[in-house]
Amino acid sequence: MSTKKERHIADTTMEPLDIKEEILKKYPPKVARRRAKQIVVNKVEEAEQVPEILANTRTIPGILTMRGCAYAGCKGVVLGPTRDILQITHGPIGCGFYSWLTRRNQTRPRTPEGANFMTYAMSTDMQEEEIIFGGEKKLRKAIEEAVELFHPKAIGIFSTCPVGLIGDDVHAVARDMEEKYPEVNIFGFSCEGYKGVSQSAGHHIANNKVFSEVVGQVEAPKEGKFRFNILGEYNIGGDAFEIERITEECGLTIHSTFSGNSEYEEFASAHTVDLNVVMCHRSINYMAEMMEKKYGIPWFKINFIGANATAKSLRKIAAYFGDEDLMGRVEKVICDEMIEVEKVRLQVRPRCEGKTAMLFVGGSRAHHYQELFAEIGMKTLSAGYEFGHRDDYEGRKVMPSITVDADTRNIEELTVEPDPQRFQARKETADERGRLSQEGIRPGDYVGMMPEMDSNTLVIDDLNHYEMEVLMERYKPDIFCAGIKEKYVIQKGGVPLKQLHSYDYSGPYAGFRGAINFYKEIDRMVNSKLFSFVKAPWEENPQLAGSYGWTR
Ligand code: CFM
Repeated sequence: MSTKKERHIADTTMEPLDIKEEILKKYPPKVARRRAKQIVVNKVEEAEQVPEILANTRTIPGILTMRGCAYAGCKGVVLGPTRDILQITHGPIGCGFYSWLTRRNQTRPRTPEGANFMTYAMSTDMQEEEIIFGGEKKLRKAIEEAVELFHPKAIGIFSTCPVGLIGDDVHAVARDMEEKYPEVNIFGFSCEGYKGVSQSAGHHIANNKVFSEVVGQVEAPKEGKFRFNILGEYNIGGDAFEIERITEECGLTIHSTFSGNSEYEEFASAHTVDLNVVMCHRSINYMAEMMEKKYGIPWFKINFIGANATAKSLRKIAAYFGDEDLMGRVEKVICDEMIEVEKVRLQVRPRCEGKTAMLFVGGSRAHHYQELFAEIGMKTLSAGYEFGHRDDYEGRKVMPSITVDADTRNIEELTVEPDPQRFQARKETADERGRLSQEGIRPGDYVGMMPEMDSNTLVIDDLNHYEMEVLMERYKPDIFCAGIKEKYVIQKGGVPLKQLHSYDYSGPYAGFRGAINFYKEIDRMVNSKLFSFVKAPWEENPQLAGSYGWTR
């Protein structure tokens, strides 16, 4: 560990290749060969070409990964933030409890009486008896109880590992119970934790089921001239509220957000819009593609993290609809909002300019938050995803070359055909496509993180704790962004850590007001003297000795 004095002097001259070699030196040769493909020195060339990275493969046993499981990706991430689909975890109690609201997803029913089941963690609480004799009976009972107590419009059943191991058929139970309660849409997810190498598999499973069982069930378009869905925004710390505020001022109507601050009926009628915009590409690109195939709704990537990114995204949405009044209104909103943003940014920037950050989050955020740091003059030295795929790193252009990945074997790829009645092509003529491309809109595309990072930065997939400590020692960043498992290790090493999953206790960070919150907080964190006073135990007693509680 570095001495106290050396800390906070970011060593941006450190060569990433040397650091990579240092990391690999400790591994056995086979492990080193694998990790060498997952640790890449970025190099951006013509036409957004970047080096290839190995991603979405199984973590090597023994490595302390930061990843979660498929169940977490399905129940916790994609469905968790929706308030009126009653969600039952079929499994032992811990799975339900630990996937319940830990990332601070918020919701706001339209009326005080509106259904909101998010405050409950519902589970079948499987015991040994169910593991041995089967848990379907208990699941039926749980559904009956749920219907009688809450009268929900829809129920989702989420499978945990033991459910798959003992062979409970949650789909058969869902079908039976739907016969008993035809007014309730009941569907099950085969999202056992082991179904994939990470949360990412759970996203795909969730997308498939919500698409096939929910989207298109209700024809209830909202009022509004310019209606669209936001896919992949989960209302962490109130982000979706801020996005709703801004888009409303612009005269845009968000029909449905998948799935921050959302409800069942909005999902069920999501096919009635003219546009899908994708915020988190990793977790929901499947839904965007399937809705395009079945209903003809185009999608493009946007980003509401960062004030400039927000302005750019609003302009793109307005340009897509191509309405002069709308475009004017969007410009006015940007102009008004930017006054306060600029005021704070200019105060903060001189104090943050030149400082350095590292971002290791699950998927999109490791990319999106680089924008916010750049706005206050901070540089990203290294970044990576826990479970992103090659397309999230290198851009969707590489998708044709990803033939088999970890999910291919486990997760159904739905065959989607155009809906004979409801398919309607939009913006399909050469003229319209040409206009969109002039506006910088790339339908169906995502540029990826690496083309937007500097060359000679270090991109690391599925970072582990050992590698994290090497990065900390060598680079000495001014701030590290990750999650709760990393937070205290980093802070005990004298560097502040911002949780980008749950936002610690804060937020929103999206949109204009979110950017202001972020600038102020990061300023406080990177300029605080507090962390330089931290003394790790090994600095006083260089040798830590552990002992068992017994002696021979
Ligand atoms: Fe998408 Fe997310 Fe993320 Fe994600 Fe997640 Fe998350 Fe995340 Mo934590 S959906 S990939 S599975 S932006 S919970 S809201 S913060 S790891 S970077």
